[in-house]
Parts: sequence; structure tokens; C-alpha cells
Amino acid sequence: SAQRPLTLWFTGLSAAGKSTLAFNLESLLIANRIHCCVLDGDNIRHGLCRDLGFDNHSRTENIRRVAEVARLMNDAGLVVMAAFISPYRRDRELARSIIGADRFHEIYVSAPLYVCERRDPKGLYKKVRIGELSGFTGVDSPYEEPDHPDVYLDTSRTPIPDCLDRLAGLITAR
Ligand code: GGZ
Repeated sequence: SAQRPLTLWFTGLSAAGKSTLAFNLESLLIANRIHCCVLDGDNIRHGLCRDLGFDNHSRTENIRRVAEVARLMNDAGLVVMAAFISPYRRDRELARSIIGADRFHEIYVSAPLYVCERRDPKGLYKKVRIGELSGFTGVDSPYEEPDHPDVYLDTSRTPIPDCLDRLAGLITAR
């Protein structure tokens, strides 16, 4: 039978590994002929949400729009991987209610801040440390950890293939 549409909502710090896991999972799903789509900051904040910054209200509106898109994509039968910091619990709960609790799965992609800083793929943590960027999640802007994520992954301790096994299990189990 056809894959039931789901949204895997990846939350966590910048450079924790959300997009990496989402795109690796996408490849795996495509190889299994499961129709899917990745939404992340790189493909959303340059288009649909290019009017938004990183103040509280902008982050909330960013998450709301993404959740509405995820809902439409689920309605069209796609599995959606949404990879956003989504630092506020209230915003993730809003996303859950927009998408539907039966479809929404919260994936907490965790890594200690010092590990994220060491990875620093875009040099943004460095910019924060030298005072060129402020209001950065985990440094001088809050990140509210999920209390009861459906999946908890620590990418500093768990290799990507093992993380992918967990996520694939979530999808094929349904
Ligand atoms: C956090 C920021 C900020 C600030 C720019 N705080 O590692 P990245 O670069 O690719 O991921 C981060 C991305 C976060 O966008 P999201 O849409 O996921 O954020 S939210 O869910 O909070 O709306 C980072 C970059 O944008 N970035 N400034 N101040 N991340």
C-alpha cells in the first residue's frame, strides 16, 4: 500500500545535523520510491520567507508558513522532512496543530553547542564570537529543548547511518 503522508519535523541548533539527516533520508526514500520533499532554511528563507529575519516574531511566522506548506504537501501525499531550528516549544506545537498530530513527528537533532561551534560549516558561530552577528540560537538567543520528542538523535555520538536507520524505521513502521 502507499506510504502514509507524514511530516518529520527536525529541530535543533545550527550545525546539529538537521538538514544533513533530512537530505540523506530523502535519498533513501527516493531509492525506495517514496515521494518526499525536504524543506529547510536554505530553500525556504531565500524564497517563501525571504521577508523574515531572526527576531521572535519572524521565527514564529517562518515556522507557521513552513507548517502550512508541509500540510499541503502531506495532503498531496508526500512525506515531508522539515529541518528548522524552531527554537520555541510553542511554535513547534503550532506546527503540530497545523499539520495534525497524527502526521507530525518531532525529531530532536541534538549535539552539544561546542560540537556545533567546532563544525561551524558556514562560519556563523565565529561571526557571533567576534561580534559580527547577534541573536544567534544557542549563544545569545534561546533554544527550548523538546520534552518528549518522537525521536532523539545525538549526532555527536551516533553515526549518520545509525541515525538514518532510526528515521527509516519510523516511516516503514507505519
Ligand atoms: C540562528 C541563524 C541566525 C540566527 C542566520 N540564529 O546553520 P544554518 O545557518 O544553515 O542554519 C541557521 C538558519 C536558521 O534558520 P531557520 O529557519 O531554521 O531558523 S528558525 O527555525 O529559528 O526560524 C543559520 C542561519 O539560518 N542563521 N542567523 N540569528 N540561525
